[in-house]
Amino acid sequence: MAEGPRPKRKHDEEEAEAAPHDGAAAVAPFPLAELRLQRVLRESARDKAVFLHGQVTSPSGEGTDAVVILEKTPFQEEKVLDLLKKHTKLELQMHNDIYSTYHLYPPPELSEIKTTVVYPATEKHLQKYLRQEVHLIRETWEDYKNITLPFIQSQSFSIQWVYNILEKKAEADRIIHENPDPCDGFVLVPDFKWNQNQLDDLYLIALVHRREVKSLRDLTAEHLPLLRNILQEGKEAVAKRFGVPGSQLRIYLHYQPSYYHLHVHFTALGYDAPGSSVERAHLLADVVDNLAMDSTYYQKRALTFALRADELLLKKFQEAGRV
Ligand code: GTA
Repeated sequence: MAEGPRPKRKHDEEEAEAAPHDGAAAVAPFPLAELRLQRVLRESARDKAVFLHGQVTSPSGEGTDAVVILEKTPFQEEKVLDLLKKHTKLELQMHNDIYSTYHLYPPPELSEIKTTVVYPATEKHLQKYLRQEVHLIRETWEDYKNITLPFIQSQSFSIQWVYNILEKKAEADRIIHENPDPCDGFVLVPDFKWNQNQLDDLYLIALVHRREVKSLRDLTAEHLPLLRNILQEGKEAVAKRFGVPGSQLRIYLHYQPSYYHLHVHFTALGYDAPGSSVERAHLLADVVDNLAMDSTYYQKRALTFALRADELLLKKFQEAGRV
């Protein structure tokens, strides 16, 4: 299990050596230079990220879809001095009185671009990252049973990656904390979206060991010991490993999630993480309180969430006359 007060650096020897255990080393590097760009799915000036749809040509000449996300990473305080000293060029852009702006060109080791690859990507992945209009749905329990549940049972993203983590077939060296109890236990790992180089955008996920809990909708008072373990042990593990106190963590579930295996997001309170808005995030502490008050709280109340314009689930709600 990972120990120590600060996040592990990407180039840690420890991580390089441990790579074979997380399955990553068994996979050939993605042929980024050979990617044929199909279109830009989305671009965000605020997040300094671009989401690309590309194709990789197989030896048989067939194109296989991939999603590539390029994202500029936050500054690391301890590297700022290096940036000032080791920059390769400083080019004046404009000067006016006491004000001036420059183009600063850092050396390669200080200009990392976090690159996330989904390959092969399904049509659903392409849709997920495509910029689209969104619509709010207010889902009653009946809507859930009649529309949402049949839909997620018939088609949702594969959760193989979750099972790989739980079974230590992938990311085993990245585990921050584990409670191995098959009923009330969970695994806490750094999220896909966090490169662990700085704490500003800290992001971890707790994946529960039990496999039958799909989402918030399945939770009852029976799950309180599990949820309390995640809240308590998760906070303690983050404080111990990264030095971030529980009071500076946003700990929440998504409804709807993308992956229907119960998991809890841990993000730095100061970080405006994607999916932390009111129409999607449910604070774990509130979920615990709601279930303690009423075991069937999430089988009674309506829940609001946003769906993208061309999502099939939105179409199902429209067909049922619920939008
Ligand atoms: N450790 O293999 C994995 C892995 N996968 C496949 C997903 N996650 C993983 N973590 C590890 N290993 O936080 C993480 C995801 C996410 C969580 C699932 O599991 O990073 P969810 O089921 O509630 O689904 O959570 P969610 O939040 O929709 O998933 P996701 O993929 O993060 O999408 C959120 C939205 O954020 C996307 O629609 C995308 O548009 C947006 N986004 C913005 N920036 C990024 C970025 N840099 N990378 C990915 N998505 C981004």
